[in-house]
Amino acid sequence: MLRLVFEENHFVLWTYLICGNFDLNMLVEHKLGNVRYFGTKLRGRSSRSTLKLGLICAGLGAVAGTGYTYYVAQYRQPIAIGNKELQTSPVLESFPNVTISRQVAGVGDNSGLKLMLFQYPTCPFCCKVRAFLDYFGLSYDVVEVDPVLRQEIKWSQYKKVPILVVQLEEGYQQLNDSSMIISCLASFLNDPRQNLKDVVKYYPKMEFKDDDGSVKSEVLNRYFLMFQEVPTGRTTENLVQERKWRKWADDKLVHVLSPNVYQTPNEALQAFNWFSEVGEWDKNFPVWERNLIVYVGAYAMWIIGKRLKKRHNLKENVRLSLYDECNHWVRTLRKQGTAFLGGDSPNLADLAVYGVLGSIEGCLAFRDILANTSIGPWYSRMKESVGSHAGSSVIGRSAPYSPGFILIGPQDPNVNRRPNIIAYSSD
Ligand SMILES: N[C@@H](CCC(=O)N[C@@H](CS)C(=O)NCC(=O)O)C(=O)O
Repeated sequence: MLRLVFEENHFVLWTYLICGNFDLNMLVEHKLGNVRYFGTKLRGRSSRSTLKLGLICAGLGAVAGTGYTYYVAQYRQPIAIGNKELQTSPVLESFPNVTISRQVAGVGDNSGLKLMLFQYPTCPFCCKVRAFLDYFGLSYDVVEVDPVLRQEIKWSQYKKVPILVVQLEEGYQQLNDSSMIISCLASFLNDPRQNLKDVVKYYPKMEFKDDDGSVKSEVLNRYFLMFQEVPTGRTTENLVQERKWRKWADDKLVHVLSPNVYQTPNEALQAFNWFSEVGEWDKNFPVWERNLIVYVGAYAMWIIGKRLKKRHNLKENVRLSLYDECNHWVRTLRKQGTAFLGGDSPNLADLAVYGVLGSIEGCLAFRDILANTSIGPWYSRMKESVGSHAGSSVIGRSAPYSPGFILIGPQDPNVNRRPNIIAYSSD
């Protein structure tokens, strides 16, 4: 049996392989079989009684619909109220029992941070986090998560990626949500006097019930950087602008991607094959699992893409909505007259937009953006900055990250990184 659960901008695909064998067509056949069964029954009635039945159903439907609308308008209040205590991201006692897929060696990384990123290679939120880590030249290990079975994150209560795990003396600090991860690390790297465990407390998770009663969660302050004083070279205005565009990348730009890259079954398959290439799925997963992800994933996402198109009110030709968002970004850069939104160098909004768009770099939709909008030059500048770890010099300026930290543990001779275990000292 195959169970699909659709969610905002992502999908959860649970497969239950019952009897050791499952087939998507079998499920469709079965459902179609039900429809045929009802159709046959109705055909047995006279056309008059069918009409009567139809009218009764329509009448009952109208009464029920009106009643429900009245009930919702009169009595059902939105209950989007925090109903649980704020929760801080957990500290794990031991590192989850998973295989590291690869190690990324930073450049001049003196942050002392030991980071493990659980990701899908082409998830826009994960690409955003990687753009940030790479730009600042931080070293990190990557754990590729199988997007269908997701065993690699079964240790976690939070069931989405990216998840970043940071090694501390007393355990492993788990950070959930791409924007929280970025804000938390950026705040920490900006001010060596802070310790990571304290910074994490500024980003608690709050659970609440939505209008429809379903439990949702939100990381508070996730677009906010925590400073003791406004950093040199920054103004309140540009901090506000940076927040606004980071949020735009998550709330607007991300939503035009799926309907575009999964526009047709062929385009969806092309996208998944590219995901497989980038994520080295043929190396990281057995063949059957890789094929399951590619074929079932492409098919599922093609269907979901249509739903998302409606939900996010995209234009009939979804490419036009994608171009609109890219043009919106380019117009802002032009108006400002700088190479990046951050001025001469990228800020967190540049990195967010770059990361999100980078998630579709190998897809047809991306080629179309380059051909039909003028985002190309900015994108190339970003690629160059992130690829050359241009932000590593910024981190170098704040170093050493010693107040409050002791660097312990030998340097791993196989990995080009600084001593890699950090611990907070309470002095
Ligand atoms: N707000 C989260 C969203 C993360 C998210 O939705 N990730 C998707 C992948 S793109 C996910 O893990 N979905 C659940 C799944 O695939 O099972 C963030 O910014 O990190």
